[in-house]
Amino acid sequence: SGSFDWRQYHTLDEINDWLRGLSDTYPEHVTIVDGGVSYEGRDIIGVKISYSPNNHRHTVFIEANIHAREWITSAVATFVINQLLGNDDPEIRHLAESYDWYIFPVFNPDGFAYSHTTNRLWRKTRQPYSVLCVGADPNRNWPYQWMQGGASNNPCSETYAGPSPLSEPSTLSLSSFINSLGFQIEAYISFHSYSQMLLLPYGHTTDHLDNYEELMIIGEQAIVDLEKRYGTQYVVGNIAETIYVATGGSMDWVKHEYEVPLTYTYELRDTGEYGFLLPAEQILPTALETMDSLVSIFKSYEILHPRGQNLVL
Ligand code: 0X9
Ligand code: ZN
Repeated sequence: SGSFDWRQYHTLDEINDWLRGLSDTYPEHVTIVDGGVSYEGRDIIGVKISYSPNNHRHTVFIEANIHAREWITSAVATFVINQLLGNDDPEIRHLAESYDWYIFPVFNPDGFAYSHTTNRLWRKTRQPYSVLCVGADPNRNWPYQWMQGGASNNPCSETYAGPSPLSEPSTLSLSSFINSLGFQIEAYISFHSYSQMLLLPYGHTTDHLDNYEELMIIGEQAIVDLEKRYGTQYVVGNIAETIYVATGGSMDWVKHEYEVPLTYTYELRDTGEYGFLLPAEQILPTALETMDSLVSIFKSYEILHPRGQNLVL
């Protein structure tokens, strides 16, 4: 106890204990935020990291492990938290201090716990839907374009969308937490694995909607900067064109509901050699290259959308 590192994967309790400890270590800058309670009664917690006393600041929201078996995603999310709090590199200080950050390392705590105790390859929630089949896909359960492609109405399917949008207690309560931030959200980042892709909205159509062109430009630079560290190659593109049609995803709902300018879904390492069972030795390199890409995304965004120019007297 007391130790948390990125040389191994951690359980839900270890992650949540570490998050709670951060608010004791950094009481000025870290607040535990309450994303509600899952079907099986687990707390869904995140951290708010803020270096400003003001509210209503430009906000970055990061979610990970909405799919239970994608363990690398919570490992990267906790690494990002640790960097924002503890790395004194000027680019990372700038990033940390320019936004209010809301980071939820485990969006699907019941599934995540089950993937540790019982079935390493579990994906969905743990709400039962038939005698034989348990869980809905929480990344097919959000209201925008719900059940409009790449989702199933069969409770036994791995992509079961649920009987109705937000049928899962976790997605329902997280959606109301996100509603409380609303139009403050300037960036929404969703971590998945695996495939080494940087995906942009939307999942229901190959059409290039909203600010597709700008997200492509920023994303192309981000994958160049990611590759610089270890040579890891990503591809960037919209979901429906690059991976497959998939509706009811969290990012798509947040993008559409709040016109969020910066929205990316990462499919982290690898490309299939280990897949969901990415060895723990790859946590640190994956986290470092991902951090490089995040720095790149915000650097590009700030060049394209300078802020506070008129304040110079
Ligand atoms: O199918 C998914 O939900 C994601 N791939 S995964 O292999 N990690 O399951 C793709 C995300 C699609 N995202 C949205 N439609 N927002
Ligand atoms: Zn996933």
